[in-house]
Amino acid sequence: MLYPQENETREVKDLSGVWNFRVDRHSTGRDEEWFRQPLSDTMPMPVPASYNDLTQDITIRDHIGDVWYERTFYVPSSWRGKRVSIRFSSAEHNAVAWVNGREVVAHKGGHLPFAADISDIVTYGAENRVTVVVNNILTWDTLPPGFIRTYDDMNHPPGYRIQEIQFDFFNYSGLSRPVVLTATSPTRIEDIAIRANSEGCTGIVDYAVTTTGDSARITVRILDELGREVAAAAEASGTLKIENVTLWKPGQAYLYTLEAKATVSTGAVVDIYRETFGVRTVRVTDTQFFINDEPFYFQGCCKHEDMDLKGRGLDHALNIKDFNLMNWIGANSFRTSHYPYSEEILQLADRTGMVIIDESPAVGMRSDNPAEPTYSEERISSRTLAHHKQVMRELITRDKNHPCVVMWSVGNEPIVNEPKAGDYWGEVVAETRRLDPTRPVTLVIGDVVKPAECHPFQHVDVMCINRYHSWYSDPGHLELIELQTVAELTPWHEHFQKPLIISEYGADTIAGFHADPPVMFSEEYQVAMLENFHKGFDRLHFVIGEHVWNFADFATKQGVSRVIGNKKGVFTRQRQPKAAAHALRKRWSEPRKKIN
Ligand code: GCB
Repeated sequence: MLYPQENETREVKDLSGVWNFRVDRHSTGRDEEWFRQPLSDTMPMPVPASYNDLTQDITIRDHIGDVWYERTFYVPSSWRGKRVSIRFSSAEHNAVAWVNGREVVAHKGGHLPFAADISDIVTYGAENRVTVVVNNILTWDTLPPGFIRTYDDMNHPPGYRIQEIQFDFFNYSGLSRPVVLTATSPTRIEDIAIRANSEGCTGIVDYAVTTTGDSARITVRILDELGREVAAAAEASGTLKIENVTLWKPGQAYLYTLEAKATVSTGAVVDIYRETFGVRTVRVTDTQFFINDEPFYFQGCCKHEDMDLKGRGLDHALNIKDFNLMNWIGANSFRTSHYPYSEEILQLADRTGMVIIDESPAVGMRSDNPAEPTYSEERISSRTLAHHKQVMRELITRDKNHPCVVMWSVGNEPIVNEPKAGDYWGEVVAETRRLDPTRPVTLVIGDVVKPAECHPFQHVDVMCINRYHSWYSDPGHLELIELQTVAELTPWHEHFQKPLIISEYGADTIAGFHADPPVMFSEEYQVAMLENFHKGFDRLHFVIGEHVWNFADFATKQGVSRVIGNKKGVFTRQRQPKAAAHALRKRWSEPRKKIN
């Protein structure tokens, strides 16, 4: 799905701002058809933002179920005859939208965009109303999965229920990314797919422009960063060559623009779309990851979209600060743990040369009862699989043209040793490859099992493994990390003959807590832990990357091991460095040394 773009043929109206908001405390809104009239009893609520942390009402923060958003907007008279759409960049997790009381779109799953044609529903030159119900309930059929636990005992009031989640971040909800109106010609460019790589000094650009509406003639041009035309064609799809191509490289981004024009029989240009892309190749061997035929070592931190007050709400200032901090620390990459991040973040990565592992929201795929299997019709079922494939389709449709995305991650830390795990993940990986044969695929695992028991890894190109030596295992024993890293990881490579990224390692650290010799939760402990892991990584030739958990402290559900959130950040939630950030900056600014 193309990003909303404003140009000489396209208009965008941003509906960001303060909307009317109502919590549906008794789940009556849908039956009472609240979308028919303006909502009553509302409170103001910003969009984009998660709503959870913005009131003083704990029952709003922890609400399970529907919330309603509404606002009015004008559609200019000049838009009559155009194709008018409303586009939601994300609604967590399920949503239905009505315009002027008529349902226009329903979408399952957060973090990915959806849109509806509302040309025949809006009133032009007048006020219109959009109403959206957003539901945050997670079930075994959603991604991420979850389930509702209801209690029937003396210790809980009648009907008491909680949302169980098996992932370690707060279940923020709402309209966390922009909502926009777009106006295009009824005959328009619907999608552009670009696959660009290089042969010698020549860029080879396979492209396909799809249109909707009356037939249109498509012409394309490729422009370099100075706006000079470097290739052109008069077909909707084909292959273009860029002589003396400038490659997109990690830390050295170079973006070309593919400009597509749709012309109708009268000779009028009715639509133009300019899609940026980079020329780069990606390749994996049994021990290495190559970008443009140069070995690439992933160094960086996993992240979250997370901040005080806004939760997961899109925040350009925060994103710029984060990219500047990642640059300062020497990070060249990150994983979008544990869900697709905003399109605006990927645009920043394209532009700055940050390398991305793009992850689906499949996190917490594990049975809640060790005696019962995860992969069964009661839990992770054929319904979950069908939805997972749909999510991969939406993710790849959205992100396929971003040069920053070098690998798809189909999920994080599922149960891997049940025999059916091989079938489930095999199908997800196969679908991912079918949709995009140009990028490698990975799955991130966390369980400590023997390699032969990890059924999904036969299907992936790169093994991503999360390890918490001296934290969740052998707490306090920093001296074991190097030995355990080398002893445990070596058999994984021997068994699968694939390269490996340590996709998480870290320690909760309270900024300002000090202890020397190091004690868990002190800044010194976090530094010492990372350094001991690094000694292990540097001895392993098949380790192609290290992503620290986590870039910054972040909000989680409440639990006895979380002190107002997860504190494994190397930056605080307010983005101030802990000692570990300085230590990483030192390591990542020096040339990497492998011992063997
Ligand atoms: C993990 C998870 C991550 C958690 C982290 C932790 O393995 O992938 O979501 O936040 O561990 O801190 O426990």
